[in-house]
Amino acid sequence: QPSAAPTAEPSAAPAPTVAAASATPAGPTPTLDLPTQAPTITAIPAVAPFPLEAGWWDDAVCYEIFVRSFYDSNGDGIGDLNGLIQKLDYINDGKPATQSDLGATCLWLMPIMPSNTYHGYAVTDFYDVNPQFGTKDDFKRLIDEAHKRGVRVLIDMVLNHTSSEHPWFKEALTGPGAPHRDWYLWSHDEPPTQGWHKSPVRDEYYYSAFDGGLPDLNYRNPEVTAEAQKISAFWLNDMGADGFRMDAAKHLIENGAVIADTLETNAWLREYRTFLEKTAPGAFTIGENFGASSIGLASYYPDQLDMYFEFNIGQKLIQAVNLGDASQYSGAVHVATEDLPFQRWAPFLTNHDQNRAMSVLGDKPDRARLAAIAYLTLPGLPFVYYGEEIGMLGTKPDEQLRTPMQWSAEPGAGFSSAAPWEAPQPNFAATNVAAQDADPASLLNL
Ligand SMILES: [Ca+2]
Ligand SMILES: [Ca+2]
Ligand SMILES: [Ca+2]
Repeated sequence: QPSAAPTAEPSAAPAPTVAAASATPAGPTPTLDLPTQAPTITAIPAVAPFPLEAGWWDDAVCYEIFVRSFYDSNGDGIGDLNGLIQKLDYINDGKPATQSDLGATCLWLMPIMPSNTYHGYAVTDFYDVNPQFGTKDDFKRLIDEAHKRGVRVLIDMVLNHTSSEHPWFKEALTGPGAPHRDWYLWSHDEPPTQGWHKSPVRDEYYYSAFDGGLPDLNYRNPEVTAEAQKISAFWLNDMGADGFRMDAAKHLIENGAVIADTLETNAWLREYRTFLEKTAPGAFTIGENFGASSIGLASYYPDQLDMYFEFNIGQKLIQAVNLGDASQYSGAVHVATEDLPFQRWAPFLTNHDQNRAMSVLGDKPDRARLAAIAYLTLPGLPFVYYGEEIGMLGTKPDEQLRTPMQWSAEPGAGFSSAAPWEAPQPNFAATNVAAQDADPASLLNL
């Protein structure tokens, strides 16, 4: 029941340096090398809570990449890992003295595992790389090349569900007795609550928090938890990833009609964190708790994931820039710094699920500059969605939020020598990396 959700005590007042930094977002870049304040401990955690120690996340900027749309190295119209490797110097050339690169020191790759969907969030094999993107060796080479440049690589870890095309689910659909039957959630009668889908083969229903193509895994089954841990260890220890963006973290375990933010999910993430600490010390995790403001994140501190996306601040910032009124934005920053453990939240403008910032800002570069300066100077680990740095446009449907990177005015926007899997935005001839590189006043050169 919602009323049973844990309520964390608000943490102690933030360090004064944080308040000062957020009060002057347009001023000089504040030092991010701040001491880490141990979060306030609630009575809820059953294990010893951890402080987020000082680390690379203190002065990093992370760049979110949709591999399918970043750069195509082999002329099939689909972005790939070798293409990303070829463009790493654009993100970070490994030379701190040069300013021609973005200088990001962290990447978040949207799902790279085999999938029957273009976006990759329907995983069909958790132990491989999508062949459209390359091979496991390509991924390892990406990790090597990124590390050479001082760049960490986080990958999307989609544990709440699998694809409906995953062999586990196809086998589970056949009925009771199937080895993976209890890896998913079933009901003979149609439950009155949302999220239940009719089986295509039997007179019964399965649960999915999203759509029928993404059946939820059953994390009340210890076998599923063990598998999730095995998958995570594989990507950290065998493949060399530095950590995970935890997809749909709030949806992991349902409790009756309560489908998000349950005590069971908190407990699961706590155990997961403990597992990672033992298996791959130093692995970094950041939770997608969609739409969460500080109140929605309260139950996840202090002992679960390292960091969480703060969805509210970016939305309020874009609104503030459009309205010329920062009161709601500064209020949101104030609440976050008061309520959330210090430096444990990540500000961003928009991600791959939201209309692109420049579109919401009315295609006005001055507004984009102001928004960028404001959120890139907040505490925490800021995330930039690929293309945001040149003001790429895009409004829903989702495919339009994820169009090919606009590298140049050449056909295919310099993204591919072939026809891109999805057409670039119509403005690519005017808005692209090459043009903005050559213009000292461009958004890219901010
Ligand atoms: Ca390709
Ligand atoms: Ca550089
Ligand atoms: Ca779930």
